[in-house]
Amino acid sequence: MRKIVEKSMLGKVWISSGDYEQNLTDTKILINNILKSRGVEGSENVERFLNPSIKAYMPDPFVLQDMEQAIKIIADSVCSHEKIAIYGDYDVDGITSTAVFVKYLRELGVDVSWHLPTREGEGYGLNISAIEQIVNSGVKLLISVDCGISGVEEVKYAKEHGLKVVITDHHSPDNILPNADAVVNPKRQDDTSGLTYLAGVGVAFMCVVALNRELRNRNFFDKEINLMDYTDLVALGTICDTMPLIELNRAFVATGLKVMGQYKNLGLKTLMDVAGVKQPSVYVAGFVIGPRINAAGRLDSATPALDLLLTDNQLIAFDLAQKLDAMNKERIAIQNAVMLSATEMAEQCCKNGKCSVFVCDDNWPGGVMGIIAGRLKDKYNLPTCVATRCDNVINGSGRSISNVDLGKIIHEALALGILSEGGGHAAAAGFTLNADKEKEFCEFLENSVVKQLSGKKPELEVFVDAEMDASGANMKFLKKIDALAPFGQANPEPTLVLHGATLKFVKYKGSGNTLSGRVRTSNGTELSFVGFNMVGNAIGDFLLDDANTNTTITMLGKLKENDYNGGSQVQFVLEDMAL
Ligand SMILES: [Mn+2]
Repeated sequence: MRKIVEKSMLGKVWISSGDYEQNLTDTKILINNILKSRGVEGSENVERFLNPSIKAYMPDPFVLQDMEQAIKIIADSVCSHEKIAIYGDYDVDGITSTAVFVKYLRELGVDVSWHLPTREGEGYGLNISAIEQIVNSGVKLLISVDCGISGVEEVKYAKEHGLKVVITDHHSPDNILPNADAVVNPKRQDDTSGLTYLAGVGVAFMCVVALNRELRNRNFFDKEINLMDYTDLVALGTICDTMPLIELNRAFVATGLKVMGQYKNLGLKTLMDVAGVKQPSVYVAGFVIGPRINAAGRLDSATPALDLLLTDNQLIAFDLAQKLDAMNKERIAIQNAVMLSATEMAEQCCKNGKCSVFVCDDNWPGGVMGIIAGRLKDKYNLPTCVATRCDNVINGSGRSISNVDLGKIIHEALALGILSEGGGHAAAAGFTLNADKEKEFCEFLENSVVKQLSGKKPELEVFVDAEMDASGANMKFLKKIDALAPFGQANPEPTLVLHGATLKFVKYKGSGNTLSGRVRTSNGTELSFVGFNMVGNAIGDFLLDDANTNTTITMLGKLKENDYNGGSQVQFVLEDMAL
């Protein structure tokens, strides 16, 4: 890591991976540096990265541990016309995982049912009373998706009641695996597939691919099923579960977004229509479709969202899409109200000089805890837990910054008996405790964070992908950047630092806090820029001061295409600045 700027105008440290050839003007070197900082090296890998087809990235699905047993059991069950149940989850990954399996099994003509637990009533994962119902409905095989890896007791119960159980999941297993007939999970200790980055829906899709092959070998088909048509759902779950868009995930997303754009899934098409978007993208999947699919499970049951993804009926699709859209509006209203009071409380934590944020109140809706924790974490750059108190029990979610392992803290608190339940990973966790342990947990969290940070408040860091001369920030370079898409987790839009830009003019844009302007570059060309929310901060003050015209500045931000008077031109979206 190399520090480019120690303290920017917004008080941030600009860092880059640093171990590459410094060159401010050669675009080929610049693009290679970006790829290298993302771990893509060598002509073969670069070629594959620029053309991320599923074919190029898809391994044999049987490389996953237990896949062979899983597929034998499922295929036998399909061939002997047994009733099968899919057990999923209430978030987008869990819902799309369920949809992939149900859709496929229905196409095979299987009698398939499904269960999505409710967030408030049942909670995450397998539960005995749901399994009891499944047993009573005459199901012979239970397949879990995006959950089940920690359901040791529940799987034991299911097996005792005559169910065959196949677990498919992507969550980290505990020391003991459930005693199912097969456990497909790339995070198993003994799994050598290297596919630990898959979402629940990615694992489910691998199972369907393997099952399809097995059934073909058994001469099951009169007509083949095109599994590429399922990749829209795989892309959606992968993006919304914030999985890294690397290797096979990247291929799923690149292909899935194209399939989404062909509007083959009526429910997704209708939901996009209702939300007023046409062109699917990572952004549309993550911030337009995802929240609407999630809304149902946050407020009540996730069932309408799954129904939408599975329906072929226009009227039903429209009805469900409108329902989800309305639920999402309600979710936003609730979230905004909670955010207001949570921010006030968090403000207090920061004033007291704390290195962690813990906020809790009576009867906040549990479905928005994670979102609020994420927002507060970004706002204060501190590990943050947000929780709701109800009937003497506190339930919460936490989100952490890069140098604090929150999952570790939660596990330690669990071992000490401060928490009654808890789990998660470095960046995100969930927990439950008795209300009389609140103060103790709050102190434990703060002490643990201080220990992990060695007492030093974390600096706000920005990772820079490439440093270049501002004269190279043109349409030709932008096209080369666009070839690195789809952008998302682990493959973000490149952040560029432009050197040698001379300020020409700045003006207010619109009536908000946005500024726009132009700089002159070293070879005499001009580049327009826009800066959102800059009025009132150090950058806004600097830019709006006439005395600074003709000063040379260093700009940090993203290069984007901007439609302007019918034509398109490049525009630099300014995020930070240094002198
Ligand atoms: Mn998941």
